[in-house]
Amino acid sequence: MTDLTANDDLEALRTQLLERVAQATDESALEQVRVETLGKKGVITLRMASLGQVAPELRREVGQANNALKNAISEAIALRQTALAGAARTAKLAAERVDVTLPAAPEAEGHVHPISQTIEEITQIFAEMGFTVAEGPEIESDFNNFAALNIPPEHPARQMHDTFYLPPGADGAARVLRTHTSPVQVRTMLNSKPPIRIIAPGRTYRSDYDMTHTPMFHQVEGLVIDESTHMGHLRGCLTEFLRAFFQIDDLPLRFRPSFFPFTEPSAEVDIGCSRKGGQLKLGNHGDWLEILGCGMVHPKVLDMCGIDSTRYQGFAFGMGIERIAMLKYGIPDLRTFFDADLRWLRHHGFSFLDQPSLGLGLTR
Ligand code: 2NL
Repeated sequence: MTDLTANDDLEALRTQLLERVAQATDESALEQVRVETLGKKGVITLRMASLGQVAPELRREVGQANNALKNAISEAIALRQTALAGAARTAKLAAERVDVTLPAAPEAEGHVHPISQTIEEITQIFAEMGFTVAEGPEIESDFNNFAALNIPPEHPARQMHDTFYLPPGADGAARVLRTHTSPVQVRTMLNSKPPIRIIAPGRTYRSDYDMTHTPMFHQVEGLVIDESTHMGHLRGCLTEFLRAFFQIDDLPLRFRPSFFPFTEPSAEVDIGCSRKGGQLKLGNHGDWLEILGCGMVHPKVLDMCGIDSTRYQGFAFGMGIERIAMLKYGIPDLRTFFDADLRWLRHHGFSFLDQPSLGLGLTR
């Protein structure tokens, strides 16, 4: 820096310093100017400190001139500081500008798995019919998974090769990975009073792996209990659901007698289809495809779950989510659901922006 103390011409010094302030292009350059003029060893500070060496008769005048210079430079630095800070903020805002009106880029955000999408659709349809969603743990007691459902100890479903058994819990009772979502309904019956209207979607486990079975799969079960619930309600409810889910207004249903330990009577439900040319097509085409199982809840099950079977009755149903998702979305191979193959997911997955199907379109 030039030795400004040597400059005796105060006006020239003032002009020079003001010019330096004006030429500071950012806040750190300006700070440098401040230190060199008003700092401990700054030109103005040094001038003021050397006032004692000025002839006594001139001190007053030189002192006032120094003060005036100091004030003028301080003010100029403060003004420049405000201007530079404002410009820096404007530049920062411009650099961080985001156009919030640009469309999102869903491709970069991943896809909703067809199982998740299907559960959303099922939930929406049953919600419109007044059902709520119930959930429960995937590790269950033998009682909740089997005994409460009237499944006897010698039943094949209980065999080691079908059920994943876990070491017993603290109470010594056998524990299993739930083989269906029925234990969720058992818990609901034990913990609440009729009327009951729930669906229980979720993961289930069976020790089985081939073309049409994976050890983990998904199920949705439904349970309705009231004083006069009957098979007509069951038929109407499932008809409404299947027609809404597959989006086919005249989809025919056929109820065939069947057997489950937990329902009496029990039925399997077929829906209309065609297999012409080796192509499966749902609808009123004369052929039949099995889709779910159902029945009136066995009185023994009601009693074991703390519901008075002389006063209440109800229906239950269960179906595999992978199976109905495959049918609705034309996914040919069950095992691909769980391969975590991104190319498969891009093809069969859904945008998170998609609405879960159209529901029933009810206006009431
Ligand atoms: C099927 C058949 C069914 C049920 C599940 C159920 C649950 C309780 C009481 C009585 Cl707590 N029943 N569930 C009833 C009939 C059939 O599932 O084929 N599932 C894939």
